[in-house]
Amino acid sequence: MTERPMDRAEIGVGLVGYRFMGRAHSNAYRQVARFFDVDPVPRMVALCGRNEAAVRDAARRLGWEGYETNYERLLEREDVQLIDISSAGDTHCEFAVAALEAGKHVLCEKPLANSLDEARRMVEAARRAGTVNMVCHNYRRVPAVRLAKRLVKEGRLGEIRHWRAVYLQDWLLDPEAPLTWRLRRETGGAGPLADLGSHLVDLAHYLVGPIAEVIGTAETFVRERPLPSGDRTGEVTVNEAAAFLARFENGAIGTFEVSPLVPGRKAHEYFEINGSRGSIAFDLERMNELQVYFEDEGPYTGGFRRILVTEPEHPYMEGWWPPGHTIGYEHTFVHTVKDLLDGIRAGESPAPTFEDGLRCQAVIDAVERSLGERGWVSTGRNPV
Ligand code: SOE
Repeated sequence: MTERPMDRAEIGVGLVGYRFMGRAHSNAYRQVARFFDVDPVPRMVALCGRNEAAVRDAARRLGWEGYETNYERLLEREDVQLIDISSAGDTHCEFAVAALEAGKHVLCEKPLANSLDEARRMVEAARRAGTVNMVCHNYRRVPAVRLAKRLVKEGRLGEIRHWRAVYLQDWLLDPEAPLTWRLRRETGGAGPLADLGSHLVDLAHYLVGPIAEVIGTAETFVRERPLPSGDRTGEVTVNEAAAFLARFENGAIGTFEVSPLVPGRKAHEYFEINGSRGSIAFDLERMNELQVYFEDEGPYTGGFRRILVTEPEHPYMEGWWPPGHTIGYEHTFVHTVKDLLDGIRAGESPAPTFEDGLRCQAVIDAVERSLGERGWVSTGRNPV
């Protein structure tokens, strides 16, 4: 259970889902008040899942006071004011709209929705509710990514011209890797284009600005995979890998590539930004570092160099360890929850909000349309 510093208020949390993301979010609620001065302090009231034995066990292991097996029941609880949706993509819209209608604050895992229509319904519900909403795009809250944002904003790179991003993994390389919910259109939406691509689009929107138009290509290399039960195979109904070009509203141009079928790449989320006066590059597998190059350093000692982003002056780092002591993947969720709690205190939804999630969905949707039309597609000037 989270300990509450005496002088701070509490907020009851109900979390749906207890697998990869559920575990990451649980850890964040447990840790946040121990390292940051948040107010309110999260109280881990209930974990929610359908399988009673499994959710009971997960609640105990992850530090929740109790559990619920029925989502409606979770929403009825007056000791829960914040709902965290870390379940599969096809549940996001229904769960988020119901939570907002019940007057709760909502944190929703990415991608916000499985379709543009769902994302719009979620934004409308959020506007009606007036509570705080946020999409969990945790990579915005890597200290090195925050530093990149600051350098762009300060004009250290000059006019931004190029964005180049990939998110490559290898978990689908094995043709015997099971047909999970992420590989079926009805549950996984646009598949890896949304699962991995939404992270890149969110980062591009954050660091460069709105994407105006796109043109994409995509492929499914392994069309049949064993069902999780193991006794039969089923069809993969999403594109397994995708790439697209983009033009930003500010005139920059960009490339994006996502694939979970790349030998040797584990979590190779990499982006590079090139401006008229400098460049920066980030790789998630070396997440405590930011590569920078500044033209004004001149040719004699200039060149790409590495900033180790662990100084107390760097974003979020004052909460952690002395300089040089690196942080990891799980910390990005602690930072997300910290900013969410600050937002709840201020009565303002922290970015990325559901509206940002809708803008991101509009890009994914435009890429999918471009695959059918085999041409450039506008993201729609104002999807929000
Ligand atoms: C699987 O591709 C996955 O777990 C994504 O769903 C996450 O969003 C990404 O951060 C890591 O990879």
